[in-house]
Amino acid sequence: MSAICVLGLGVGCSCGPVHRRPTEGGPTRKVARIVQEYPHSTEAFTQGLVFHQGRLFESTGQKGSLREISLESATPLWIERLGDVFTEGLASDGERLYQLTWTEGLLYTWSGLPPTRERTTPYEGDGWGLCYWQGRLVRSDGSSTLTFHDPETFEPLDSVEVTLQGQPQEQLNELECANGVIYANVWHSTDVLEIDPSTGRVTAVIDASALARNVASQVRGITDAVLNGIAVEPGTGRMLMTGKLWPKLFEVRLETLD
Ligand code: DDQ
Ligand code: CA
Repeated sequence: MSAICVLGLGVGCSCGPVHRRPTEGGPTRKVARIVQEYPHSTEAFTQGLVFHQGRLFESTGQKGSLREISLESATPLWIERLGDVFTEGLASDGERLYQLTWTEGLLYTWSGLPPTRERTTPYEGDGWGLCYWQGRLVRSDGSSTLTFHDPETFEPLDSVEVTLQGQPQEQLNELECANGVIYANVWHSTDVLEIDPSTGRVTAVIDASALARNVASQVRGITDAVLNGIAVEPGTGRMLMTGKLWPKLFEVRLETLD
């Protein structure tokens, strides 16, 4: 790098973002450390994971289902199979569960325990991840856009583009709204992004590759067995992560790197 680049003058050289010092507006680097391992069903093509009324719920894709799961056994405590519907992201507003579908354009709203399907609401576009933030449902659709919806009508109200140092971040999958941020799995990546909901800016990149390494020998050869599924327990702040078809669900602790 020439002296002129080091000075950041940007004259006569390609002083693009690669030459920027990492401390200049760059995201915080975090690592997900494994605290505890729990069983997870290898038949669960995990698309959504969320705590709801003190219980843990999972939405699975391919052949869709909504299930209540436990940390004690891989066998679900309760399951409702949804047939040939590819269900996706799952969110709770404390009272109801909301479940997306990948390309069917239908939002399922569930209420009660065990949950019963109360409404089916059509919407435009793909459904990937879903979480509930300040009275709105936040939906990812595989692009770099997060769309904020009215929970009752599912009308889109607002949207934000997710960027990392100015670069749009695509393939955002499972979401979790907690700790004032939106956590997002990036499809086929072991990075989880921490996003500021009001600006879309990625404030931290969480390296969750230790989880994928832990299960690697057990999911070898299954290309779709990727990290997906984040849930933060209200009250305790306990963070859980898993992956599609993974035999384990992990409790993790986020550690900030210097
Ligand atoms: N998505 O989660 C990224 C939205 C979709 C994942 C789809 C993975 C392909 C599975 C193929 C299943 C064929 C029924
Ligand atoms: Ca979640």
